Amino acid sequence: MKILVADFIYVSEGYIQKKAIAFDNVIKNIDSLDVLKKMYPKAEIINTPKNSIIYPGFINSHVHLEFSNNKTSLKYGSFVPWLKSVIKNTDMIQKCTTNDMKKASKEMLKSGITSFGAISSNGNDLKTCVDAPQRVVFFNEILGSKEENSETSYELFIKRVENSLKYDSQKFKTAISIHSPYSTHPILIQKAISLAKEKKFILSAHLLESKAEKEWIEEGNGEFYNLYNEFFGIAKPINTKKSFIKAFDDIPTHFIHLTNASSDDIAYIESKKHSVAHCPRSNRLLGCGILDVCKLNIPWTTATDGLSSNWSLNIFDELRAAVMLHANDDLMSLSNKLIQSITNVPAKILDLNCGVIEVGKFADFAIIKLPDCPNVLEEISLWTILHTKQVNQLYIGGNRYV
Ligand code: MCF
Ligand code: FE
Repeated sequence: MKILVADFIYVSEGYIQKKAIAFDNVIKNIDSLDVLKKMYPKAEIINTPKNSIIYPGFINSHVHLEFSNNKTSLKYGSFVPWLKSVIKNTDMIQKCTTNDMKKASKEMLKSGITSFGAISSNGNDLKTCVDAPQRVVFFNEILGSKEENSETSYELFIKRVENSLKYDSQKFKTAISIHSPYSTHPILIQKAISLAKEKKFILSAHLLESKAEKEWIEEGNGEFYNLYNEFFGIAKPINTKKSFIKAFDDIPTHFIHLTNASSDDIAYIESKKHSVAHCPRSNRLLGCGILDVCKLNIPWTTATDGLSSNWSLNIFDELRAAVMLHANDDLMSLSNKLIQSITNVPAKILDLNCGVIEVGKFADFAIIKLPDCPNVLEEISLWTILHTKQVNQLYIGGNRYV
């Protein structure tokens, strides 16, 4: 048994003081240090520096580790040129090494990420994800727009799913990602959704990210028209917006981006109990606009996306960007929502027994240190976001990694 002591602890009700946490691999008790010492006289006491806050380990719900070797190769600024550059640089991306991916997962770890949702396009990241100290929800991605290739694509996808299932454990969970409405044939979508329902896999999909995607799946024109004709010889979209969203009706899905969803789309998505990942830096860099998260009534997470559309996987860089991007929203309230968007909200969406400091939850903690004493408890979320580059200590399942 261990007892972790800090000036502040972030719990569901907010920031509390004069308390400590007793834990082994899960949280056993939250009380004053004196009480806990009496209850567990042999426990190891772990102190933290002054002005430290214990948070539940942070969760990055959406990342692409297989793109971790991109720095200056992909074209930023506008979505379709980016997508063309991804296709052009397939060879370079496939050269992304285990070492590149390990480095990326370590960067997340140092910023306090104890769980992440990895979109696996090829399965090259399986070893990194299985060996990572973090909990991983491993989203096997399915895509392919040609009907004649759908049988082969599905067979290859199933092989990857079966392969990842071998590693399912408390720390690793197999899941499915349907890439997007513009890239995934309805036959593949139906099969993948049936599988997700049957096996109770968590499901994710990129949706309504760019204006070009919206024009293509709503009207069959715009920038995607040329891309699809040029690269794939496809003259009209394989899914309409309606048919795509409807396919997910009976399975709450973690949609990624929604930067170009209309208020009607959002209302429909809300009615079907879906959620969304907000990736502010990726959206800015790929020219996709801003998701107005403070107006949403659906659960939303903040996520980094991959190094395919970002310069770091540090979750605090992401939160700071969000603070700057949502310039008209109330600063304190936004900061509190942002902390929730990397803790309890993604934990629920990804069905992880963490994300809150509560008895029975995994002992996953990110401890950060403020440079000075906060004046009021209500401001701690903001100070944490502004001042944190790396965590001070980090625990996953009760074991220390930072
Ligand atoms: O989230 C960003 C932008 N939107 C879509 N896809 C990706 C992102 N980062 C990487 N991707 C991957 C995606 O998983 O790029 C490929 C897919 O494998 C694009 S389709 C050839
Ligand atoms: Fe993505």
